[in-house]
Amino acid sequence: MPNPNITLVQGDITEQDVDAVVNAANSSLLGGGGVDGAIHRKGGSEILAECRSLRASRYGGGLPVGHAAPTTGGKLLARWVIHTVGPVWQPDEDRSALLASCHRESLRVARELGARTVAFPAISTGVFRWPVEDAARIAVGTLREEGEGFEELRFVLFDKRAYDAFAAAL
Ligand code: AR6
Repeated sequence: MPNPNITLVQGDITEQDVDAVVNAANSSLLGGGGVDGAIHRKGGSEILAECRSLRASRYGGGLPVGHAAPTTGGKLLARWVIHTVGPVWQPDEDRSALLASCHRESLRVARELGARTVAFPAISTGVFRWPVEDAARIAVGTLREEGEGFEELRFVLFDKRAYDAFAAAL
């Protein structure tokens, strides 16, 4: 059983000194609120320019839910941003596999880039309304199963409620 080094901090994902930060984006890759807005604001226009190139080359129809794709980190401390699109919470449909896929695909991209340290936000738990305790279980479980070989995988939780949920899952 792999035993990756998973850590938790309460804080702002745009301030993390890691190789790559994961962005809770949307399919358009053109920005939004929450983590996405904060990353583009602080990282600068180079990130959006590379997102536009991704759309022009590989993802004309948008980045599908559960997939992940990298750009520069721009002015962030992180060298790369890995954009992934979480599923919108649906009470009458189990979309857990898609939320797990966001984490698995982000790890795959991080390995391709050569990132050793990666920071994740609580994907889908804001605008996309996924209950944070359930999202924490899926996120922690997927990193545990798939996160072998990294120096550090860090969850960055904005508020205490999310921090407590991830601490419980861990
Ligand atoms: N650092 C860490 N966590 C944060 C930060 C931050 N700076 N800001 C918010 N959070 P969300 P989603 C927390 O909405 O649910 C965007 O418009 C927040 O409290 O960023 O996947 C995109 O463009 C919450 O717990 O992502 C998409 O359209 C968590 O990060 C849509 O939102 C995720 O909230 C994606 O929605």
